[in-house]
Amino acid sequence: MRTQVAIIGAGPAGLLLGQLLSRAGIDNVILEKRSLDYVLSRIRAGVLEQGTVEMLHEAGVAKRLAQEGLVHDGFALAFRGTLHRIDLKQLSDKTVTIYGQTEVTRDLVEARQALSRPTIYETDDLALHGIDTDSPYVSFRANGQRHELRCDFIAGCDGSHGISRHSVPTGASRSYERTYPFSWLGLLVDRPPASHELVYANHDRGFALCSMRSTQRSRYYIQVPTEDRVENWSDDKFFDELRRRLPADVADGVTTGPSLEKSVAPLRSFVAEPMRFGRLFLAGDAAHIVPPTGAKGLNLAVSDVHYLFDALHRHYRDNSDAGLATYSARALARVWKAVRFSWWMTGLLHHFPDRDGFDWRIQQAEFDYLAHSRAASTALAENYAGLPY
Ligand code: RFL
Ligand code: PHB
Repeated sequence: MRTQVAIIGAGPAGLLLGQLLSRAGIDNVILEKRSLDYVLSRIRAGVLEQGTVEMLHEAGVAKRLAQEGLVHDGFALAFRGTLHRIDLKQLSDKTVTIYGQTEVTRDLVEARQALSRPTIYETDDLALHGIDTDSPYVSFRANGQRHELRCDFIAGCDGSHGISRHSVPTGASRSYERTYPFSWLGLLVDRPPASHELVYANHDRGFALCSMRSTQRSRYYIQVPTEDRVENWSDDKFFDELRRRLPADVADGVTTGPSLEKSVAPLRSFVAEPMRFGRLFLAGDAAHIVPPTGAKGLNLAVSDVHYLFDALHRHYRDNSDAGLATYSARALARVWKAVRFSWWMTGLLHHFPDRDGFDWRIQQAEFDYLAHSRAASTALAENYAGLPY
């Protein structure tokens, strides 16, 4: 088998890159470890930056997003019961769109099927070879048979547990990491959202977030200890705890119902540099992880793909490798700003079990500053809505 670009991973990064390449006439094959059903059932992100929405339009996969996405002009921060609204539209002249990652993935999968481009699901034993040569290839097992996929380039879009990053020789890569002493427990329920905009709440008992997927489906999160498990939380216990952490009027708006899904996600910041080694290019969670507090993970995967597609397109169309040479630096410049913002939002909004009164007073002062300074709120709005590409 031969292709121009071998893409590892059929998450949003891999599927979007494949879609852009296919539309530009660049041949590509996607290799995915899981089944299509599994990929389509993962519940993850919900907030799309304006730049992400524009990219999905550019890729020709935004029809349903334009009809069903909820455009939000702002969101609220709650600090011990006091609400402060961040007016994204007014402060940054941008909006965000609520549209689940599950739906983005479905739209991309359907678009790929319509173009009859190959995705091989349920691959096993995948390994990258010759990434520092001009003739790299990927070996893998599918349907009980061994295969080799020869290519010009490999795009490592295989997420935080993928193998691409680990194919870079030790010494050629450096990583930076921060773990946080808590996780998020998420719950999805077919009930109208508590509030028409997202509410991020800092409370003595821990962080809480009211989000949504549509006007009829809510997504809630509460901070829990790192080692906590879904089995420890009945739906009733979850909703009781959520309400205790929210300002009274928001808590009153929470409508309970049987959960469709509950899951625990640990919080972590991680960056591997550089994002290129030879003919391997990393994009999305394969290269970096952010805690979900700033809603940046999916959006960063999309901006990486923007730079990577541009670089590959220039290679094939203009015979120029300038974009490939600068890919890592361009992507990382944006990544680190989102890593900083996500770390800062996490610090502002969570209860840190290992911190003392001094840190608590700093959080209070930070919130007070945000509530009373347009400059501080503008900085938050500009980062939340998404920095320019
Ligand atoms: P993905 O989505 O993990 O896809 C990687 C794909 O690669 C496959 N794979 C392999 N394939 C072949 N061979 C191997 N050896 C492979 N190993 C793995 C995997 O099966 C998978 O299909 O990475 P990608 O494409 O980079 O996309 C990144 C996003 O999924 C992620 O950043 C976001 O979900 C993060 N995130 C959020 N991001 C936002 O922008 N806004 C949000 O509101 C937001 N909320 C969230 C989130 C992540 C969360 N969790 C569960 C960590 C909320 C939560 C709770
Ligand atoms: C979500 O709806 O899943 C969501 C929203 C905002 C975040 C994180 C997750 O910051």
